[in-house]
Amino acid sequence: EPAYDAEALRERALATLVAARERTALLTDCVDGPDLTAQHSPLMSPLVWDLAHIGNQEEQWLLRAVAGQEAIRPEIDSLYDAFEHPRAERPKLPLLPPEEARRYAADVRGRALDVLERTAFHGSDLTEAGFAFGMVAQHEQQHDETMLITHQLRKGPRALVAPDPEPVPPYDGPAEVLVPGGPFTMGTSTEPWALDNERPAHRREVAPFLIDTTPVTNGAYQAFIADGGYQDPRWWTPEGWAHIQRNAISAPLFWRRDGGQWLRRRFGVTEAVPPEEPVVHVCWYEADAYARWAGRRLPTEAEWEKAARYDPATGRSTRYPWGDADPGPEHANLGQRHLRPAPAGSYPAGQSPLGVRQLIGDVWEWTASDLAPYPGFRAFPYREYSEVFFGPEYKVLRGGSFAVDAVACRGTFRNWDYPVRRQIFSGFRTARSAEGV
Ligand code: AVJ
Ligand code: FE
Repeated sequence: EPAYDAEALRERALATLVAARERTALLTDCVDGPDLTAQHSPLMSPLVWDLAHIGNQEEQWLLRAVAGQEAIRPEIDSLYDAFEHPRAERPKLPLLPPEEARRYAADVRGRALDVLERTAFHGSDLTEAGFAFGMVAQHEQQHDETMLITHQLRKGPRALVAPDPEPVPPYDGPAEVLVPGGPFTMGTSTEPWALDNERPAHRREVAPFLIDTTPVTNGAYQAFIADGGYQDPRWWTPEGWAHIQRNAISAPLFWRRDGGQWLRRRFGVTEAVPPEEPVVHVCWYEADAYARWAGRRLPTEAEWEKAARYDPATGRSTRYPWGDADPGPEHANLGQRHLRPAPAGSYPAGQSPLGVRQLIGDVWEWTASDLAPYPGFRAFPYREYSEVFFGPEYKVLRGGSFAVDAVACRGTFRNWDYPVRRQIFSGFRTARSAEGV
């Protein structure tokens, strides 16, 4: 007997595919053709590449792998293979022009919805619990976040609008909480649409530690800058120090000093840096240096997940900090409802049993850990989702940003990037060991 409700998952698959396509349309209809085909940064693809890549992945997994159909346009597969062409080269490829890319993605979608209707959610690894449909919806949402990063890098006037998060009174709870030592369950073997790197569930021993109740704010980060943090090699790893020297980095990406204050550009609008907001657009080296300056360190990935999922009352690991319920707007800042993180201390309904806030949503949180497989890892359904990235070059980020959709966000979800990356919606919180506390 399956441990899930197949009909509920079928409805969820349909709803999340539709929601992902609405977001893709929002991100690609708000600018004109030249803006879609231009490369706004060598770090990013032209938006029109993401658009057709979304359709091409959906074709490969839902139409070909699940339904056994022939390729619609076999000649375009290689154009949209992320491993064949690095991002910097993509604008020179003979990409489908915007209208053709839209038509292709819509054509694939029409057929994919037919496949969804006729596919049993039992019987094969790929379709069990509707996995392939959930994977494709997550893939589109991941590229929607990537396209939002492209929007942030794009020069020119504002193209996107969204209401700001609700203002909240300044957070005056404890600055850190103690997470007790001992084993906890990390990862999952039961979450139907969890990706391969989140599996399997396994016991992990974690020593007692203290972790920040909120992400590090712009105000706190400004104190690090004002204290000469970027000029003092004591706080930096040798690689981090070399990196900020070579690239003349002295503040988060998109920040600019104007007389006595810090300004930043956000989606085409310049504003004063809000002190109560979690800092975003910092690289791993910056997060690591700040933590050392503060007499602390980044949490390991296991520590982060224990803080997010461990319920001391039951000893169980929950799906999210607030329990097992899917994320609602009261729990977390997800899904591009807002175009910025919410002030530190927001979403009390989303806090963990130990009182840690904003673990999910707002900003991706750098951890101390390299991306590595869990014991018993099995690459599924393709090695290039996770396995080829395992190793010391990539640092793990947890929790998801304001730009992540709920379908691509869980207490177990793992993201990763190079330690120099900061165009992503990356922030952090700090921790310290609690031996003897
Ligand atoms: C897991 C977010 C690092 O965006 O490069 C998208 C997700 N994999 N297409 C990325 C992904 C293939 C991936 N990250
Ligand atoms: Fe992709």
